[in-house]
Amino acid sequence: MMAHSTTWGWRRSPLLVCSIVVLFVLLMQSWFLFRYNVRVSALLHPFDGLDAALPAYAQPATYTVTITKAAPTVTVTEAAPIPSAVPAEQLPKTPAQVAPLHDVVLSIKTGGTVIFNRVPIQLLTFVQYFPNTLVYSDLKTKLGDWEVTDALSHISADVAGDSLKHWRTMQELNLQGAGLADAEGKVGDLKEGWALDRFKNVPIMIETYRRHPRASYYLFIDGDTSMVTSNWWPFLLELTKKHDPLSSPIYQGSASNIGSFSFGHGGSGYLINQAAMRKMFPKGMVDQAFLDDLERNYTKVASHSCCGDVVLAHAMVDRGGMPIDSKGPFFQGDSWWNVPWKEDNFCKPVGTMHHHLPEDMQEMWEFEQAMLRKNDMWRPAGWTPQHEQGVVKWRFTHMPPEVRDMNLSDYKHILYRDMYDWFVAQRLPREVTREEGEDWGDSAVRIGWDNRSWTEGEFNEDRIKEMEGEVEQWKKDAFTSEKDCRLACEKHMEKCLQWFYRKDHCGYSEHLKYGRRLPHDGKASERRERGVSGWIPRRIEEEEKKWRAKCPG
Ligand SMILES: *[C@@H]1O[C@H](CO)[C@@H](O)[C@H](O)[C@H]1NC(C)=O
Ligand SMILES: *[C@@H]1O[C@H](CO)[C@@H](O)[C@H](O)[C@H]1NC(C)=O
Ligand SMILES: CC(=O)N[C@H]1CO[C@H](CO)[C@@H](O)[C@@H]1O
Repeated sequence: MMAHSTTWGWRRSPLLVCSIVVLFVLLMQSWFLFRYNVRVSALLHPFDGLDAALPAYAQPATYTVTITKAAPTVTVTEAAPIPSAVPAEQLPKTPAQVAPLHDVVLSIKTGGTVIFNRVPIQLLTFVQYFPNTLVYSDLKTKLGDWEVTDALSHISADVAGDSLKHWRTMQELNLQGAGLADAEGKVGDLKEGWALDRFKNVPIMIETYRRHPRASYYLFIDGDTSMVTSNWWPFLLELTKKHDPLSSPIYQGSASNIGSFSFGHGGSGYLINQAAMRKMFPKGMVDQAFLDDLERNYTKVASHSCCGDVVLAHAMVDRGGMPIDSKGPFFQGDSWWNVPWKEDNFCKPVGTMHHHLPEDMQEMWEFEQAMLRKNDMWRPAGWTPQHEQGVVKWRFTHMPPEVRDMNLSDYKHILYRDMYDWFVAQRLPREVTREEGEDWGDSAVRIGWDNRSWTEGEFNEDRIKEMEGEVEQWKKDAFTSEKDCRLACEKHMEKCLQWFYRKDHCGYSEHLKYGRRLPHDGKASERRERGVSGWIPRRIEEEEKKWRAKCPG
């Protein structure tokens, strides 16, 4: 009876059947949306969504290291807290301890004559934390299995003019298998290659966005930039809390000036978010005529500009009304040996470093690996083993709500202080040097060494001429001998921490810099001729105490 009446009902009421089916579909869809945490707005917005929906040309190809290749077997659950009593060097080495930044595209810019000297060490070190990395040069080549893109292959040659001469020479020599640098890394007649560099930044931005149109952040660095990757997590989480990457444009870096125009210095790296990219490319990547026009316009700007980072800043301002937002010293344009150590930066976190030789990068890597133990495999709230393996990608635009409540002031940032202790404090000469038979002096001296004092202040003949009024005798004497220069710093300038003497030059500084060896052939007299550096250990120790009081530990 029941069965009969049901059959009867189904047959006679197609509307009811339809309604049930529609209701079922809606229920399934809601469950799906809830289960996978997909926001409806994300489905409606053409830019948003997952990489799986990308057209083939935008899919990461071989030039992108997938996370399975970079960080093979680290899982969150296996990470036991490391007892602090064990000295760092005895701890087992775990690869890739920083959570991979799936949602940041790292774009490295370099040149054909230097790429082999610089970029391999980047790929071996911090790049493993950036699963979406692209390498650009001015020559199409490979680094191992990495594809390197020629940033200049599509630029408007008629607008770029004569500057492309070097580019053509390089292509030709490469075809001939002639080699672009000799065994010592010298580039001979191609040393003007840097003149090409200014054309690259805007085409690199276009190409990077074309390949990864859906990332939250795009970070652009040079081939001699080091990254302190672990500090980027708290930096980007805080930034995301304040500025939605989809709607609040960000263009940040270390601001430098040319005249009154500010730009994000390329070697320090600059950060651009999705919202800023959309302002630059309002129609995305579909309007090729627009993109060609953009490239052409800024190739023209580049042809009478000094540098590519300046050209890019012009584009950001002209096209999107986005001037550089300065975040120094997080973005650092100098190397550890040329950074002035001082109260202003000592307790601040560091994000990048620049002018690094491969050995500096290797040391930065070892330094960061050791420092990571401070945070014991820190991961953002909501991070799962699937994120660790890259099966599920961490998106700043789809952060789990509990991330917003994370107290990041507890995060143990890697500070300038840590870098100072690792790189400088141990190496700085601390023993006061006295000449034979002399009983005076407060400085520890190193000959054949340039401690970069002169970048802060210098006495020389021209400077004395420029000085107004009566000039004290000690200033006039300072650049006449090593002893007078040393005395100027030790006796006449209370805050002077260090000095540098070379014939007719006396540099002095109230900030501490380590500096580098001056190239020379070894004889003591020759080394002395190249330059002599002195530091005043007593004053430096007092300064260190002051700095440390602000961030002990
Ligand atoms: C390129 O420059 C021309 C002329 O100044 C301008 O009309 C056009 O809008 C610019 N296009 C882009 C994409 O910058
Ligand atoms: C975060 O942690 C710091 C240090 O532990 C504390 O001083 C601060 O009040 C905390 N902030 C919030 C919002 O809980
Ligand atoms: C290697 C180097 O940069 N040396 C510098 C040392 O200091 C003098 C000025 O006193 C500079 O001119 C040199 O370039």
